[in-house]
Amino acid sequence: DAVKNTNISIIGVPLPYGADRKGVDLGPNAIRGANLHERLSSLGYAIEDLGDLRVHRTLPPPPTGEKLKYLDEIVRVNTELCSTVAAEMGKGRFPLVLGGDHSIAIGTIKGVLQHVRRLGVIWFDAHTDVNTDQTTASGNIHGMSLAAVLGYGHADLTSVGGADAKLLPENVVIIGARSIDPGERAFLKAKGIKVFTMHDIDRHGMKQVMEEAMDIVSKDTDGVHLSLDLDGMDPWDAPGVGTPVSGGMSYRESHFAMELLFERNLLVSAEFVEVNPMLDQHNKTAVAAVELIGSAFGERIL
Ligand code: Z70
Ligand code: MN
Ligand code: MN
Ligand code: MN
Repeated sequence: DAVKNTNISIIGVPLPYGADRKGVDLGPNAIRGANLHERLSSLGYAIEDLGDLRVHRTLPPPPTGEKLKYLDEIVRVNTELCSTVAAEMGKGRFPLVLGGDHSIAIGTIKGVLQHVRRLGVIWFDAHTDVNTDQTTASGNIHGMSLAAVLGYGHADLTSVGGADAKLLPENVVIIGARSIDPGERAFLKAKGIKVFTMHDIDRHGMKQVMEEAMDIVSKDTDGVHLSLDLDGMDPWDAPGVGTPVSGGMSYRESHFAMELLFERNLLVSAEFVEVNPMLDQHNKTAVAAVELIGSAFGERIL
């Protein structure tokens, strides 16, 4: 069994360009403001907050119909994120990345892959983020990040941190999906990616779903990354997201999933993305993110 890593490096990535709505760039500080450091310190972790990566404040809007909006800036920031994550892991530290939109999963995962070649990923999301520039209807790159780290999509995205470092489809599970585009459905089926939809959670319960999910991502891998999009939660509990979809995971279900994850001690890295304080109510979504982080790092009720 892995020894619990008690050294955490926090990396903020205030990147909004992969998504459609203003405000997700304010996510990292909203999460910090919900007492992230205090929470982790009280659990016995040694925290180093590296602050935020630099992101250009304003960019000219992309032309109508663009299929890879803000590609260059997204590639630039993700390349930097990849190096930062790899450097922290090289020091034996646990990278905890705060988004920012979900396109930052490209940089995070590519960085982790430099140290953990056989990596499992749990992708907690209402969406499946496996579009490419060939299938996207929106042109928003946060809907393409999982495809990119599997090696599919525009070469500038798949080559962040080196094109040969990639995830294997059999080492990825998606949990909480309830909004899947036609091209994504075909992709998931063709690659055989395991998706636990809300229907599966309703039918089998979170305990069984998480046990199966953790069995899959830990089989023939050397570590697991958690990529958690807050829109996986129900908008009632996490309203501050750019693309709310009804019928999501409840506050308790998502907490319980994190508690189960901690019990198995699989994680080598994690990211919490898509918190948008401009769309939030009383910082509820940032607070939920910190609650989930607390549970994933060992917090218990009693
Ligand atoms: C849609 C697209 C998405 C997150 C929305 C939505 C993708 N499939 N991802 N919010 N986090 O535009 O590709
Ligand atoms: Mn997502
Ligand atoms: Mn999503
Ligand atoms: Mn809690």
